Amino acid sequence: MSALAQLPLDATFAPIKEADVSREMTTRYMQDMLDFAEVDVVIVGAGPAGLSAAYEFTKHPEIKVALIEASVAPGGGAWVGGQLFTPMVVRKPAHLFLDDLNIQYDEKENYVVLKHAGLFTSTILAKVIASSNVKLFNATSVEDLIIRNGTVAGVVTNWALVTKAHGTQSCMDPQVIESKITISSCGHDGPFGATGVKRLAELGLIKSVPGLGALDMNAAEDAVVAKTQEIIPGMIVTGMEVAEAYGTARMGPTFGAMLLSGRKAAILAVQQLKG
Ligand code: AHZ
Repeated sequence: MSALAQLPLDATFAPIKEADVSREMTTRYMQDMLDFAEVDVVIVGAGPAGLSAAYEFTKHPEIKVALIEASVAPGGGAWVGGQLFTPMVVRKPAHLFLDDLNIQYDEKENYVVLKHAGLFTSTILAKVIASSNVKLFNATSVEDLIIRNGTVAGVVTNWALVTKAHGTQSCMDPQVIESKITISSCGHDGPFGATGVKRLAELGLIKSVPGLGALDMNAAEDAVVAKTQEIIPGMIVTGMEVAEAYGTARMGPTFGAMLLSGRKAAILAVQQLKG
């Protein structure tokens, strides 16, 4: 009989000192902040593209990665498929990425369908969080970039709730994480959308952010993957932020390009880091 099967229904818990709970959480979190104040890669945004980049880095345990997500719950748009319906469509050949994650799907000729988008998001999230080299800081927003001589050298961070309260309180200064490469996967809409490339435009480091074109699934997915690249030294853009940055079409609820764009962004970063 398994240990769990032997557990009485009205089990009594081992005693604990309340302060020890605080100490466990505080020392571990603060140690992570110390360890990850300087990293190889920062990924901004843990939607499908950012998570796919993070997953690729789990295959390179020597590369230290901070994954920053403004929401309490990571996953961005990858908890629902389209119009709040939960099945997720992934066009081939991105099903190979799902195979690597060992995720089940229904097979069609040119695409596959997951019974629930959460199956992708929870599986990839579990693998990223369990890794030794990628640290997820959720409820944390990137408010700005560190720029040195025209190169992105890291990000400026704050608790996401503080970021939301800047309009109601006087100066609440942020923190920083220095990085060799920043992968911007901020998505396209919502209060935080495309913040990485919008900030580059404000600073005059890129000409403009043309924004999304109208929906065209076929053109959109190929274009996002093809244009996943270093936009200025030190910053690689991935996911729907690519479509914002280069004015390519939106694809709507087909997710293959997010997976392959995130993977490509990470591989480009690995190539740079390894020279
Ligand atoms: O909370 C955001 C979301 O989880 C997070 N984020 C954005 N800006 C941030 C900041 N600091 C910290 N400054 C930030 N976190 O980034 C995540 C972006 O996820 P997403 O799902 O919006 O973008 P994605 O590019 O990974 O995937 C897009 C999915 C879409 S949208 C679309 C369409 O409209 O046509 N089609 C697809 C497949």
